[in-house]
Amino acid sequence: MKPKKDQILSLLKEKTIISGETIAKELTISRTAVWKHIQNLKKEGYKIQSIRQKGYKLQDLPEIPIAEIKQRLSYSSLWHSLQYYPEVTSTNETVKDLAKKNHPEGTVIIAGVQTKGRGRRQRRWTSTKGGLWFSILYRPILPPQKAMIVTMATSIAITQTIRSITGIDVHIKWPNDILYKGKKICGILTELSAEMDQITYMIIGIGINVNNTLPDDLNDTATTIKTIRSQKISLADLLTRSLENLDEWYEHVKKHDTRLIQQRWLEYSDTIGKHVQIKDGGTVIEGIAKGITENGGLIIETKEGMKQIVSGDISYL
Ligand code: BT5
Repeated sequence: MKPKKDQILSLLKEKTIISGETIAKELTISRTAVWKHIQNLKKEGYKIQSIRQKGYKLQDLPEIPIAEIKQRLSYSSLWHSLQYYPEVTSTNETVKDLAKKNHPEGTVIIAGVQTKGRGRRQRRWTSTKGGLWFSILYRPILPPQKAMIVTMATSIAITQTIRSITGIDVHIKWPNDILYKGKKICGILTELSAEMDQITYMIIGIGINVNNTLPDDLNDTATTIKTIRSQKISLADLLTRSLENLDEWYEHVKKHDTRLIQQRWLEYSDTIGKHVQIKDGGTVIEGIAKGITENGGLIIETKEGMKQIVSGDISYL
């Protein structure tokens, strides 16, 4: 049996105008309950007009129809809670609030626009309409030093998604960018809360430039799928496939298939073999990127020998 909200949506789609009374009768619920469901549908981005004496009229669908995506993912035991908001400050912030209130893993927040989208180290992430901005709550049974494996699995899943849906040959730049011909198409932000030996929760925020327009100052370093393909791409398809692939790769994390994750990451990597410079706080390390450790650290051959880098900002020389 479909939830009442989804049943109301089906009725709205069938009829040009339908009264609150008719909906209430058909679903055997009160008119107040109908009104509440309608308000929730509006929050999800459905444009529903209330016409006096007549009823409700569905005027427009959201770009990301959550109810339909949930149905497409109904086989998955991970994605039990997907919520879409037309506008939030940052989806990572919304998920953090839910994490603190003990929401379970597999909670996903998607936004049409972010007013304070964040990158790493409090950098700004431009998140205007047309992009895919979403964050996921995970509670992996892992020590904090192994958190990077979840980020690696995420990069793999998103690389596969972009490749399969758009045909664009993207690669992963360590630690967390997805690039096409050197330009950033997607950024991933991992945030963590942990005890000494166990992660309490992890929030992974994913921002994909799809049909959005970038500000001029990002044109040299970033691009969008629409720019490359010269056509609009369905955000709903991209999100659904992302969640399918993320589910599959999170299974590998849970089964500790570290080797497989490492191998696939290397296969998709844009960084290995390159002459790189990594800045982390005051330290600067230069050398040739040679590989990745089980914990996601970059292995660099420097003049002083092999080094492992766990975090920092990388540039290619
Ligand atoms: C990242 O940071 O690449 C992580 C971006 C994560 C964004 C997602 S969207 C959903 C979730 N909610 C959030 O608030 N964040 C996550 P970093 O490596 O620090 O890169 C940031 C830098 O990328 C900025 O300083 C800009 O130079 C550049 N930038 C900003 N917006 C961009 C965009 N839309 N596309 C490409 N580059 C961008």
